[in-house]
Amino acid sequence: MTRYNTILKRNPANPIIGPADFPYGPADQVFNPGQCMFEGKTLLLISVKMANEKYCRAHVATSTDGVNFEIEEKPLFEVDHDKEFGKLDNHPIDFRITQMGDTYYIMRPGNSEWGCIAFLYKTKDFKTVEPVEIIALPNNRVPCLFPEKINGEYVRLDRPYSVGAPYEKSFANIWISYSPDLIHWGRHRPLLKRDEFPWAGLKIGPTTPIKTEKGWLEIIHGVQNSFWSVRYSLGAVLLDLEDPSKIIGKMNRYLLTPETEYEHMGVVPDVVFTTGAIADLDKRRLRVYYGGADTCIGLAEGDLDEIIDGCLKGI
Ligand code: BMA
Repeated sequence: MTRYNTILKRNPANPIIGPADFPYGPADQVFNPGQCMFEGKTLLLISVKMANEKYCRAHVATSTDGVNFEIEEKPLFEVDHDKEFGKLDNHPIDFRITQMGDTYYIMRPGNSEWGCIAFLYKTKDFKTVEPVEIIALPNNRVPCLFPEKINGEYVRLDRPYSVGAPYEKSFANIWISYSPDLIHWGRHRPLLKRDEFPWAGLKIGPTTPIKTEKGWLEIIHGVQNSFWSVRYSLGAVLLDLEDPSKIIGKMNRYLLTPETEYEHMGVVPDVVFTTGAIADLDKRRLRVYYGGADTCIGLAEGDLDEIIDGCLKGI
């Protein structure tokens, strides 16, 4: 069933990756992947949870056609309490990848007994990762770095919130902040409120911003109460290139919402969730690799200019 003709369209090969695609078993859940272009290929960083393990591990997968992926056997992230961030560093999911020159920064949350902490890693080869620093206090699982300095500073988007507190949801909005060195962050300012989106009354969260000629394209996820639980959808916002604290466009409709069996049915029902998107600027296309029901990965694609215009017109 489709409700209306959303700008993002599902690839006919969906779901493109599921638990059965992992060479060793028994896999139970596949989450939304980190996504970027690497050495001319599409690269996904995929979290998979084995049925007999508590936490995920994460594998690099690459593709030349963007649909068929080869999954590396050795995980890039797995829970290892002897590593730099030790016991704080559990459950690698929800990677936000930002390319700056030949360095790829990977933001990932770590669900620890101290709350959910934001770890920054970096890599140049996706074979090994180097820990940079913990760059947010709990509970903050989502810092998203802009891919270049703006007016001499690094910039990021956040969605801080307090897990479990009765007022939790009132904090689930998007903020912007600035840093001279990627380690020290400040001048935090609110940017976007969840209730600005009719399909996201409970929470919104950012993805890695994408530079376009008309502004920073920011795909967001949003969460809304539904009859039996909650529904996760995706939307789009456009930020000013010179001053990303200025919102210059915002789609009121969602770009994608759960409508297929693999989005409705899974370990967490009614979820389409992403931490990024890939813009093919020459082809004017946007590709979004998203998690379906926390059990598989789908690909949804759309016309970049239609999305940008949709933001500017506020459709
Ligand atoms: C979010 C993220 C996503 C997940 C969603 C629904 O907080 O952790 O990975 O798809 O919850 O469970």
